This record gives sequence, structure tokens and C-alpha cells, in this order.
Amino acid sequence: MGSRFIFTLVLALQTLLTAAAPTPQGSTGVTYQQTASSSYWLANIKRQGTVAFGSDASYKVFRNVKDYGAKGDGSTDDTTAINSAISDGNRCGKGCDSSTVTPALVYFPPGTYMVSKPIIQYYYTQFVGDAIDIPVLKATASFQGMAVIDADPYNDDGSNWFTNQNNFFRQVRNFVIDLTGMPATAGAGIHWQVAQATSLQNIRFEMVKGGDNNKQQGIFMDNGSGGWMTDLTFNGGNYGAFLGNQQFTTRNLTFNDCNTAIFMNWNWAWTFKSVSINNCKVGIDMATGALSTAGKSLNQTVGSLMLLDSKLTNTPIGVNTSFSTSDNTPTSGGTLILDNVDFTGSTTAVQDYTGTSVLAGGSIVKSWYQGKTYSGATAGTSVRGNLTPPNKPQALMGSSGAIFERSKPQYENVPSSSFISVKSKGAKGDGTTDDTAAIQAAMNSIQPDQILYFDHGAYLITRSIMVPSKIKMTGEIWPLILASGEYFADQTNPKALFDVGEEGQEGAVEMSDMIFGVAGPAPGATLMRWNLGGEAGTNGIWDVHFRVGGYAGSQLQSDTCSKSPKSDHSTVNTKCEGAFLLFHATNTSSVYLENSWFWVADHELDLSDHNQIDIYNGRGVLIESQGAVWMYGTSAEHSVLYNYQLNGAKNVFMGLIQTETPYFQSNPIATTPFKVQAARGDPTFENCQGDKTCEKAWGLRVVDSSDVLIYGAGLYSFFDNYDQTCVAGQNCQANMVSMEGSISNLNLFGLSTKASVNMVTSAVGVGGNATGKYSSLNLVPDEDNRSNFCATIALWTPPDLS
Ligand SMILES: *[C@@H]1O[C@H](CO)[C@@H](O)[C@H](O)[C@H]1NC(C)=O
Ligand SMILES: *[C@@H]1O[C@H](CO)[C@@H](O)[C@H](O)[C@H]1NC(C)=O
Ligand SMILES: *[C@@H]1O[C@H](CO)[C@@H](O)[C@H](O)[C@H]1NC(C)=O
Ligand SMILES: *[C@@H]1O[C@H](CO)[C@@H](O)[C@H](O)[C@H]1NC(C)=O
Ligand SMILES: *[C@@H]1O[C@H](CO)[C@@H](O)[C@H](O)[C@H]1NC(C)=O
Ligand SMILES: *[C@@H]1O[C@H](CO)[C@@H](O)[C@H](O)[C@H]1NC(C)=O
Ligand SMILES: CC(=O)N[C@H]1CO[C@H](CO)[C@@H](O)[C@@H]1O
Repeated sequence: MGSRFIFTLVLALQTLLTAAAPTPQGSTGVTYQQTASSSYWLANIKRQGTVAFGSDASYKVFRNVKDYGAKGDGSTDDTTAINSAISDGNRCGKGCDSSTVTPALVYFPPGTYMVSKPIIQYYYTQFVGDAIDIPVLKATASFQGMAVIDADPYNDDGSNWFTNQNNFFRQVRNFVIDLTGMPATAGAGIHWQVAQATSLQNIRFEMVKGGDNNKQQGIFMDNGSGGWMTDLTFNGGNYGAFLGNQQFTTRNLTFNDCNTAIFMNWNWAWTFKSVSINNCKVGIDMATGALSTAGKSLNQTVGSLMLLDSKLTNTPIGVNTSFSTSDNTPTSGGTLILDNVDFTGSTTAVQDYTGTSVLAGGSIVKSWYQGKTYSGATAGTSVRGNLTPPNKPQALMGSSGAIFERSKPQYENVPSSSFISVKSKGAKGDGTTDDTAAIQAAMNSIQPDQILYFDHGAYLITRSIMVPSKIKMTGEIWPLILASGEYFADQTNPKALFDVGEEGQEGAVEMSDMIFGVAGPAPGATLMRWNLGGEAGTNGIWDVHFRVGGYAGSQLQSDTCSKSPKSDHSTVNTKCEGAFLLFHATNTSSVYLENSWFWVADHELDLSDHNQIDIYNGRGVLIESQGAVWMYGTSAEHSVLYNYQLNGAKNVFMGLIQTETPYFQSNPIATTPFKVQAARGDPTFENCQGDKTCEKAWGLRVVDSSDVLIYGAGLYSFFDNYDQTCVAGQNCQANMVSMEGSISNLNLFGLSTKASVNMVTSAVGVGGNATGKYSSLNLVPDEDNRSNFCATIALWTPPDLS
């Protein structure tokens, strides 16, 4: 994200700011047994991380809260000590918009840390609890403030420390957050108001159970533009999670004994996968909004929600909704997709907000929808009910009928002696030394039981790194791997920065917590090319991000590349060219991606103007795999030709995906400065016939592909040459999703687009090259499918050509 979009909401902000006087507790609390030290490698490895482009040589990347006086003894108030561990070193807190040069990995050893005020997560911070003996953050009875962890505090005037849609680069993992010592009438675990490149993982929330006066909630999320969460357990509370965000992907959430497991306050699109809800009164409440002016239905604040591979036990009401087939407000609001959801433990699977049952519980719902559906050319129909379940390709499946999934490995059972530092192996990571040879040698030397560790730093790479077929690597709060120099200069002869295995090889490569980017223009760089195949989950990247421009060391910053909408850009400043392609899954590959943000910067993160910038990056994510590709919680923004493209691909899962079109387009149009290369499957835009709003980046283009499951897509266009008048007109660009050629067994669920006249443009079955203007192809128009902010449809499938 990055646009300063104000999405006005009508919602009841929970009264979280002040804890009421102590009252008798509704539960007995939880006891913990812990050891003081840990064998977790992350606690014990030698620390050599440095910031390449910061000025202070004494700056500490890694901090152990106990080094700042935190006791973790279950009685001492550790709030001040923990907050000083976080803020030490002139970091990016209140009054700072963003910074990439003051990262901090804050480690919490085993222990119970008493906190009386919020622990404030500064920008670019990871909180990592011990993964073996998980630490507890316990709110004192008199805790004051919004939440135990606050990722975006409110100022007294109601503004936030950080712009919610720009609140990037955060992690919280391996914690118990305990509110049971507080009165039931107050308390939240995490105030998580965040955007892309953020994650919550492996957290258990302990809250007071039951009670009409229960106001506790595990997560309080008012807004943002995220994001990813996984492996969370919510015990007790009024709401396990109170959620509101533009778009989000969540997986593996368990709710026990909550009044309402999930309160969905507002969204444009939200995908829930593998949710388990037990002993709650209500599973998901998405029936939000005021009575419409027509006075008939609720004017819904929830755009769409996808729930898949989930199960409810002893929870009488599954989903509370305010959708109406006759009188829906807005037209496509409250779109809901249920896919493989076990409601045997519910009396009512779906109920109307008035209390009327819409879908009875007591069985497994294979696939059920409410919203608009389109089959290729056919006009959309408003549907509420069962539809034929999608045919899910076996290659994508995991155990027990669910789509395959695998959480980020944390290697908690690997001894610290098995972690091999690239700096110990001679790489400098100082942003100036050429580290190509040192990193290649380090990779080649790794033994099967070892893990390559990228200490924080910036590693300049001047030729392709040939990643061996079996290697695990992880980074210290996102070290930068930067393509640099002549080798990556030729857009007609692109080279991979990380070339992962060789075509046709079976592999086992894992990467986590790293960033790939450029140091200076690299129009001939593919930042990662994945060639390896293999069993499900043996090849994957988790919390690996791709970031082109806008930060210290990228050389593509606001001092050189600030926006200039009044200039003619039919030729561009070549100093502001990014990469050729961000990620390529080649036709021999199979790979799992979780929480990856493929971001071409739209604004400056480090220089003080934080201005909008023009960075020209060729392509986003290209999938040509014939094996299987899973993409959980990915987003791709601001590449010029396309953000996502499936070309001759087979067996692809995407959920959800999010894109933005470059703000500068159509000055220049999509084919400047990257020339269309037909041999690489590029879109030609020849059907645009001179319509500049048509010559803009595709959010998603699918060509000659089969067995594709997409659960949730939020594809946005917010500008035309930085002008936003087109937002209200819903016409910043002509088209957003292109379906071309031979497409079979594709299900696009939960598509939301913004300000694209046509949501889907389909030339399926006409050879992928319909002559004439796009406007004569089969279209799904925005104006037929308005929702709260985007236009939304529940399902698009290709036309039946038989
Ligand atoms: C974010 O949410 C808060 C609380 O719900 C609301 O007051 C505020 O207006 C929202 N801000 C934006 C920018 O949407
Ligand atoms: C789900 O999360 C739990 C921890 O809450 C973890 O133990 C389990 O392995 C996760 N399962 C999957 C399939 O990711
Ligand atoms: C629904 O709410 C939106 C946003 O507040 C408002 O613009 C619109 O007029 C409302 N529609 C109805 C029918 O009440
Ligand atoms: C369903 O939503 C409506 C409207 O917000 C609310 O009045 C009702 O209490 C909800 N039902 C349940 C069971 O939560
Ligand atoms: C796979 O891609 C390579 C080039 O990257 C090409 O030579 C080969 O023909 C392709 N194979 C298939 C089956 O498409
Ligand atoms: C599409 O068809 C037209 C007319 O036959 C032809 O000129 C053009 O080259 C074709 N484009 C592609 C990409 O095949
Ligand atoms: C075809 C269709 O459903 N059109 C509706 C689209 O939404 C507008 C308003 O949002 C309605 O007026 C149309 O009837």
C-alpha cells in the first residue's frame, strides 16, 4: 500500500483505553512452569548483525530484554525494561513515519513478564519469544492502556504514530499473552493495526472465559492494509479477535471458549484457512453496519470473507451475516464463501442478522456462496446456496481433504552450533563490498544438517548466486540481498540474482526472513528464479520479501526518483529502473510461499521527505510451474507490465493476493520502459487500441493454465498519473484481470477490484488473441458489482465451451 487513502468507517471503537477498577475474575487464571535459560539457537548464536546504511557503528540489531533489566520472574513489573530494550538506539517511534536503518530483533527468554502498560512495537521490529519454552506476557490487574502489545499507538488527538496502511515490517512470534489477571471488563492482547510484511505466529491468548460483561479480546485490529497471521490460539474473551483491515490472510487459528470467536468489523477481502472454533457462542460475526437509508437491511461494512478447511465444535451459530438476496446493501457487500467447513458442531451454519437461519448446521458444507457469480460471458447472478464444489487438484492437497499448508520453520530443535554465519564465512554485508564469491562459497560448503545464517546487513551481489538444491537459510531481521552492476543491466538478457537449483532437479530449499532487492537500477535482474521441484512443502519461502527502491542503499530514492506527474515520461529516467522480474517459478518447479510482499516502492521510507517516487520495475510474480505452487498471504505492487501472471501453469493455489497498479501510469503506459518480450509470455496490450487507461499493469493475468484455485484477490488502482479523481468514477484503469487462451478448472473466488472499469476481461476460448478492442471481449463490469469500497464478485469461472 502506500496511498494515503482514508476509508471512513462507521464503527463502534471499543472502549479499550482505560481499565476499570478491579472486579472479581471470571476465571482462575493460568499457571506456567518455565526454565530460566534456553537451548534455542536464536538465543545463543554469535551476534554479528550490523546496519549497512546507518551511521551509528554501536547500533544493536539484536536485543535480549533481560540485558535491559527485565526479570521475567512473574512478579517484577518489566514494562519499562522491555520498552527500553525496544526503543534503545534512537529508533523509529513516535513522530517517525518509517525507517529501514534502525531494525531491532527483540528476544524474550523464557519467563513470565508482568506488564502494566503497553509494550510499544517501534517500526521495523520483531518480537521473538523463546520457541522452546515460550515466554508469557502477563497483564497486571491494574494494566492501563490499549493492549499488552501495541503496534500503532494512538496520540491524544486520535491520530496514530504510524500511518496504518504504511505500517510495514513487523513480527511477533512465540508468546503467551495473558489477560486473566485483569478484570473481565477490560483488556486486549495485541493492538495490531498494520500493513504488508507483518506477521503474527505461534501466540496463545489467555483471557477470562464467558460472562456478559466480558470485554476482553485477543487481537484488536481497527484498520490497516495487511497482512498475515498463523498458528494462533485464543482461549476465552468476548471476542477472540476483533478484526478490521483492507485485506488479510489468516491460517491455523483456534478459538476456545470465546463469546464470539471472530468479530469481522470491516474489510474489503479476508481469507480464513484452517480455523477451529470450539465452545463459542458465535463463530464469525460479519453482520456489521447501520440500517441502510432504505431502512430495510444493514448497510454492510464487510466486503467479503472466505472460510475454508475449517471446523466448528459445540458452537451453536456458525456465521452471522446481513446479506440479502433481494435487498443487499451495498450490492455485493457481505460476500461469503464457505469451502469445506465442518458445521456438525453448530445448530445453525449461517444465520441472518435478524436471527433467521439461512443454512442449517449439522453437516460438512462442501461449498456454499452468497454473492455474485459469473461463468465467463454469462451475466452475473446473485446466488445464495450450495454450488458444485470446485475440483481441487490432488497436487495441491494436504491431509484430510484440506489444501496443503506448512508454517514457517523456526528450527527450534537445531543446535546453535549448526547455524553457519555468512559473515563468519567471509561475507561483509556492509553494502559496499562485493559479497558474491563469499556467499556462493558459504552455500557450497553447507552440510546437510547445517543452516546458513544471514546476519543482518546488506550483501551486494554482482553475478547469479547458484543456490544448491538442498539448503536451508534464514536471516536476522531481513538482511538485504541486493543485485548490483552491469551483469544485471540488460533487460533483453535477464539474469537471476538467486537461481534456486537447476531445471528438472528435485530439491529441498527453505528460506525465511530475508529481503531481496537492488542497489541501483537492475533492469536485467530476476530477483529469484525457482527451478526446483519436490514433495509438497519441501521447497518454500516464509516471510521473504522483495523490495525495489525507496530505502537506504537501493539508490532508487526520492533524491533521484521523486514523482513528476507534470513531465512527459515517454522516456523515463533510467536511474529509476528497478528489476526485470521479482519472482519466477519456472515450469519445472514446485514451491510454497507464505507471507511474501513483492513491493516496488511507491514512496520513500528513509529520506525525510517520504515523497512518492517513480520506480519502473518490469514484472511482479511469474508462475509457469507444472508441479504445484501455493501462495498464502502474498501481495505484489507497482510493477509495470503485470503484478501476477500465470503462464502455462498448472496446480496453483493463491489466497489471498493483493495488488496495486503503479501510481504514475498511464504516464508512461505499461510498455515503457520494459519492452514486451513475447517469448517470455508478456502481455502486449495491443487490444487497447490507444486507450491509455487500458495500457496499465495487469493485476492478474492468466494464460493457458489449468487447475487454479484462487481464494480472495484485492486488486486496486488508485491513481491515473497521480490524479485520484478517477477513484470516485471507478475508472482509474480499464481492465484488471485478464483470462486468455485455454483455461480449464479455474475457480476465482472472492475477487474485489478498485477503480477498474472491468473486473475481468476474458478472451478464453478465442485463442488468447481476440482481435478488436478489449471492450468487445467478455467482461465483468465494476458497475454491476459495487460493494463497500471495491467491486466484488463471489466466483468467476471460465465459460463452458463444451
Ligand atoms: C481506523 O480505525 C479507527 C477506529 O476504528 C477509526 O477511528 C479511524 O477513523 C480509522 N482510520 C482510518 C484511516 O481508516
Ligand atoms: C497450527 O498451530 C499450532 C500452534 O498453535 C501448531 O502446533 C501446528 O503445527 C500448526 N499446524 C499447521 C498445520 O500449521
Ligand atoms: C452505506 O454506507 C456508505 C458509507 O457510509 C454510504 O455512503 C451509503 O450511502 C450507505 N448506503 C445506504 C443505502 O445507506
Ligand atoms: C448478528 O448481528 C446483528 C447485527 O449486528 C446483531 O444484532 C446480533 O446480535 C448478532 N447475532 C449474534 C448471535 O451475535
Ligand atoms: C520450460 O521452460 C524452458 C525455458 O525456460 C523451455 O525451454 C521448455 O521448453 C519449457 N518446457 C515446457 C514443458 O513448457
Ligand atoms: C493477434 O492477432 C493479430 C491479428 O491476426 C496479429 O496481428 C497479432 O500479431 C496477434 N498477436 C499475438 C500476440 O499473437
Ligand atoms: C446487474 C446488477 O446486479 N446490477 C446492480 C449493480 O449495483 C447497482 C448499485 O450498486 C444496482 O443498481 C444494479 O442493479
